[in-house]
Amino acid sequence: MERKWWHDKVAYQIYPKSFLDTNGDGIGDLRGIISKLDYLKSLGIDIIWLSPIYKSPFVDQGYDISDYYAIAEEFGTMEEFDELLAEAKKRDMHIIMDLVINHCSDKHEWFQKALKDPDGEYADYFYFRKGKNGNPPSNYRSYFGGSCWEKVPGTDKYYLHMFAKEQPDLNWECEEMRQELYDMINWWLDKGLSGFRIDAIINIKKNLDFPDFEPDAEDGLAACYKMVESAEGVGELLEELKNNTFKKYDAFTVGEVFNMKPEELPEFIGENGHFSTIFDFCAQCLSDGEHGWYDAPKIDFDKWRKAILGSQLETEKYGFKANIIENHDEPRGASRFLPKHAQNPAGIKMLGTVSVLLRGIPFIYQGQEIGMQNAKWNSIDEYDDISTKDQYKAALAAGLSKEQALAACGRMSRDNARTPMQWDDSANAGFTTGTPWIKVNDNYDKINAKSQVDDPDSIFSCYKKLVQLRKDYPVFVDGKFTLLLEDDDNIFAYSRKNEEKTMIVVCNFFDKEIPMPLAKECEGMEVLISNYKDTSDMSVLRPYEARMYIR
Ligand code: TEU
Ligand code: CA
Repeated sequence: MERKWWHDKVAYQIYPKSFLDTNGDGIGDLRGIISKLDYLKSLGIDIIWLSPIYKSPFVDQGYDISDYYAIAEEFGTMEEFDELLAEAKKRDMHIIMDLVINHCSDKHEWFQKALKDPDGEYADYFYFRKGKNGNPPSNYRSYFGGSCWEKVPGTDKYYLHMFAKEQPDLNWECEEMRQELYDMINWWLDKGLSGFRIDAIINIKKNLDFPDFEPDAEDGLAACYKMVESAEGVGELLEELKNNTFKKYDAFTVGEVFNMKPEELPEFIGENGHFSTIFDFCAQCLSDGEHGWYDAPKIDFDKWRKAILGSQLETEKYGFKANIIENHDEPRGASRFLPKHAQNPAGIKMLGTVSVLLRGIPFIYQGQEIGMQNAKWNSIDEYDDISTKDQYKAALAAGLSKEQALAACGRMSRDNARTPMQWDDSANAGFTTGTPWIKVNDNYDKINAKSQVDDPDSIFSCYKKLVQLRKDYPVFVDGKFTLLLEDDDNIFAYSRKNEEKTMIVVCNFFDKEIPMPLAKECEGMEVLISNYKDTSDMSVLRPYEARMYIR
């Protein structure tokens, strides 16, 4: 595969609302991001992905955009954004933005115009459809609960929304609409943006028959992704999008793609694929509940390891995926993927080691580099997230007690990742001098950036080292992946190998000391990473010990 400028890069996701507040309103802002560029540079970050910073009513935390050309005033001004771009550039860092083009906000002027004139040209920017026998056009449940169809006031029509009713879906069959989006994308790229993370993009292609599906829960509705999975031809739309925008700028694009047909992987990420890369959600999908968070299975170590194996082998045939442990839609990885006994600094370094050295482009989510964990939620009122509130309701409707429903949200809530970044041990973790928009995790006195940046044994320093290794040794970029000790139930071990180097990662995920299982293979190799200070006896692997060898 032809080498691209982004193949050897490491990315970092910022959730602006929770990153750093500099004016005391309790909301993170662009000034906060600018002031932490050196922090990110010291971690070795090359690409920064900003979750949405556009003007928005924040029904879904900015994923409901009311003006694609404006910065949300909560976050700052366009001048500050330009300053951020320039400051990043000075440090040889790239900024990519979130591109939310499956839907917009109901406050966007297109939708406002469509409501005013439901037979006019802007109605065609959306899906306005007549109902069936007094019911909505089809029985889809939106991703955030309830019907996907909402009445267009004063008409016999409904409009489609796969997410909240305040997030009407844009009609990608409408050429004028598509052209408006391309112009907007190019306007941002002209400013000097390096690319985009592309939101919920598989949803843009609908099955225009909008067929009903077999109901899958008591509400009589069927999950709307079933309609998406029955639609054909998303590839043509994605090619047109790419050719009119990203391609002309050699932009880096990372797609958020669920429900893809597996055989389409080469079309998505192969040479000349629709995107530079797509996220690897193979680990996250292991806890997809049949009905939601309340029946989400716990992560099983062996299934997790095998899922990563399968994904690595499949992906290296065609291109690169973007590897994550967590993001703003997921609980914290340290709380999710590590057994209880390993939810400590050594265990968290082990998880980072396994993930960052995989083949692919690592995306580190804010706070992951200091080992942030899920918060303790005492009541449903402490949450802000629209999806959490819906999942809580769904759990109650399924017959769970309030305590059980709260516990399910505690494990899975997106707000676990959205608590403020823990900068230091001062009030509110140094995130704000005001009242934070969402609660700060109680553990900020123990887990915070300030106590870690200068400590060579900290989780932060471990991440920094992992990132640096990827830059020092091309084997981490192009080396072939092989799972080792496939039949061992306690060990996650793999090798990466290219013509020059071989490296081996070996991690003991369990709480028993064992003889070093790859002693022979690692003989004569140099240890470059170890999460234990005392390295005098390498003949054993201690509980949650992780080492990386190279030759
Ligand atoms: O997420 C898309 C998506 O599929 C989510 O519905 C995901 O399944 C959900 O977050 C789990 O609770 C993207 C964004 O990442 C998310 O933050 C937005 O809410 C969503 O799109 C709508 O824009
Ligand atoms: Ca602020």
